Amino acid sequence: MIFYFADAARQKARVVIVGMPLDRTSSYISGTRFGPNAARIGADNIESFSPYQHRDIAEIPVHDSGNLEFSYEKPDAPVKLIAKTTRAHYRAGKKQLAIGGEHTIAPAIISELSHSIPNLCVIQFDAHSDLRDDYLGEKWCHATAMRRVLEYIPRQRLFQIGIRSFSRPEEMNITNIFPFELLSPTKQVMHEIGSRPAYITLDLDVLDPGTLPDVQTPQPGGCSYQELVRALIQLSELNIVGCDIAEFCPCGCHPSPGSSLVAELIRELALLLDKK
Ligand SMILES: [Mn+2]
Repeated sequence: MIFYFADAARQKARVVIVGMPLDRTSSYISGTRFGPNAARIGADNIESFSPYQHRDIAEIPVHDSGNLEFSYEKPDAPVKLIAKTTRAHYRAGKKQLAIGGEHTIAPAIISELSHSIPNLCVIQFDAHSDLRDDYLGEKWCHATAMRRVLEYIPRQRLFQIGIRSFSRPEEMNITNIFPFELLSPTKQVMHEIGSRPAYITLDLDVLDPGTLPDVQTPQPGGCSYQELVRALIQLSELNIVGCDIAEFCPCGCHPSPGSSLVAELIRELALLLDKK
């Protein structure tokens, strides 16, 4: 199963989509392992033309390479496979759009990119700060994702937008945090990053649960779909080196209404990646 608009040959593609259905440490609603394929089904209900970016994704070479197959026998095996996959795409000159799966995919990708890309900046859209050092005995899990990222890039280069759930000890580790709002913080972050390379990690629970209930850890008080898309497009002038979209948990019904929402966001992100 692939996205219908992502059937270019790998050699020709500038953007490569890869499903990373990691679902090992989900602590509330399990099921992010179904996220990538549910989004592919949901794509059948969307146009390839983006009314937001006025471009047609079917006219640019995008390759969908399917899903990674994870072994859970060793806890660090998924992280190693994600890093290896990311390295291969980067060395081949491809921009990777990863679809989770739990948010743990983000530090696995960013840690790898940080080795090759100097001054890498990270923009996180999320309800949660994900800054715990460990959670339920796990160092690499959805609740520690950005804490692991901070082991590879300095705090000044992590920009956290839409955050509305964090515990007091975590607050002490936060510098660039922008709670609740998306549009004006995104504009500010864009100016602060300037010409430096940027990676976007999009945890779908930044959206209000009324808009997208199908996430692993829904949080009230999130943004609207329009606000999220507008915030993403504001970043189009940046040098975006890759992105991921994580935590889609399509377990309510099949096909989930959220599947088409997520598929549209994947279309918008692929178009953003193709701009540079
Ligand atoms: Mn989150």
